[in-house]
Amino acid sequence: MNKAETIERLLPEIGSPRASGEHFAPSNIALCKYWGKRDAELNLPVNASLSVSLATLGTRTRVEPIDAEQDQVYLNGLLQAPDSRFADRTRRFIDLLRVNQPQLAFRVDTHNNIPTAAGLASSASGFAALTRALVEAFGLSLSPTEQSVLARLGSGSACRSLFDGFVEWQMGQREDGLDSHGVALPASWPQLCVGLVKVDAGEKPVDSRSGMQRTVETAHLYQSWPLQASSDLARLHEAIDSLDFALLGSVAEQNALSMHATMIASWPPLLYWQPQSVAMMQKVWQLRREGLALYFTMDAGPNLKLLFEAASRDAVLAQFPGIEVVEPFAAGAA
Ligand code: 2P0
Repeated sequence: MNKAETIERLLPEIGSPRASGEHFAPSNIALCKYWGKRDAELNLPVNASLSVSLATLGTRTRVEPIDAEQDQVYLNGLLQAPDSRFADRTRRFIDLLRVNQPQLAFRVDTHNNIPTAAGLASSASGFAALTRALVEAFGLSLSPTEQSVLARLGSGSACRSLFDGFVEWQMGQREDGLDSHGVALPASWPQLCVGLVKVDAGEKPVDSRSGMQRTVETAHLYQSWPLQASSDLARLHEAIDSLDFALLGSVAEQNALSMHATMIASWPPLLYWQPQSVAMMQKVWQLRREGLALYFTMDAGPNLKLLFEAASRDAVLAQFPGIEVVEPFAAGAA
């Protein structure tokens, strides 16, 4: 099954864009990671994952139909070259909705408010915001769940950015992926803090898409990943239900390290860490030995995301001065 066939099932009729559309979507950090696809075309995952959305940190996107030969794609105010990776991915996503009207062109303005220095990827919030903006512009009646399915076709992790708070991406069973989407958990954790530690904000040498594929194809260790992820997911639900921070932090940290173990066991090896990443991990472990309830998670890059509760905020900031701290559930955050 390809993306066009999925779109036909999701949206049997797509009219002309009626107006412009503008929306925000939050970035998200996975506590149980998405790593590996069972269908690369549709971004269907091997395992379910669970994330927390970063409230007001994310992407705002505006789309507007224009009278032009081709799309004009802006990122943070700068016109992107048509052959750039960003413009190409944006255009190919919009193509899904203009199958019957290929002459349609859009101006797309994308603004990320994630501090560049935090080194956070923005494809999740980017495709979620673009989905919402396009749904408005085309006047489509799609539920948040259906929008999550659509966003997933742009980037897997984007399906979690359609929702605030804790979100589970249910992997689904169907071949067309209509049951593979984010589901918001009815839970809140007002004390939860995420600290963004920058090691290197530069572009990563191997993107997630190729990294996942390499791991699935070459790492024998990957065979154990689905089992690890499913056990971690169950334990995260338990932690969230009982507000057990030590359980949440330890499961998230072990899950991230297990994912990195499968990457390192790939061939050629995939090591996203830099010496400074390891130094930061050791610092977290030392602080934990000294009694601080501090854990980390990491994605396909060298940066750490610290997990702690509000009571530890001052102690964490004293050890990691200048880091950006996000409170996903703070009053007014989402
Ligand atoms: C996650 N990552 O769960 C994992 C952890 C990176 C490491 O989702 O190919 O950019 O577009 O579906 O969504 C990054 O992968 O990959 C990611 P595609 P995506 O957050």
